[in-house]
Amino acid sequence: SEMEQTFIMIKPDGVQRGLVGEIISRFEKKGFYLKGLKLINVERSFAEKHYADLSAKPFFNGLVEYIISGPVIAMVWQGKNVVITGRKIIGATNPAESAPGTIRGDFAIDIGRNVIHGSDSVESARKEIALWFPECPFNWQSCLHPWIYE
Ligand code: YYY
Ligand code: MG
Repeated sequence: SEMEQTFIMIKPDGVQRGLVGEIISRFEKKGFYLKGLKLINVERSFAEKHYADLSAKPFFNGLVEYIISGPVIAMVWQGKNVVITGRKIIGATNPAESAPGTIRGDFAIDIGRNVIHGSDSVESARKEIALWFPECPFNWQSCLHPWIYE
């Protein structure tokens, strides 16, 4: 729907490598609306909660270490089909398979340093936004709306 929201996180490597502006710009230029944003250091228990579905995976501990290794940028983006389209903008999980033109395809090499996270469904977006933005995202309206939507 037009009010669909997704949770996007720039991982510590993306912040360290100075990719924050570039990544935000790609979502902005597409026409999505930024509804929440913060730079935070996440605690281990919080990272484990975010990735709880992957806790049985062999890469889980390394993934948690990576996510807590420096500040991340947590964001909420809104727009029609933003969950699926956000995943397309991000690219495949393994940067070796991400198409050029996607964020991971353009800026990453190893799967364990793939720069960015995006919710994989409307349902997980709802859970992740509730986890990362308990204060609730902002609800401003862009005056560009009729120039982006027919
Ligand atoms: O949603 P996405 O980030 O594309 O992939 P997930 O399957 O949810 O895995 C989360 C995260 O875990 C992935 O971005 C990198 C890491 N990971 C890994 O290090 N090794 C794997 N074989 C699979 C995933
Ligand atoms: Mg995922």
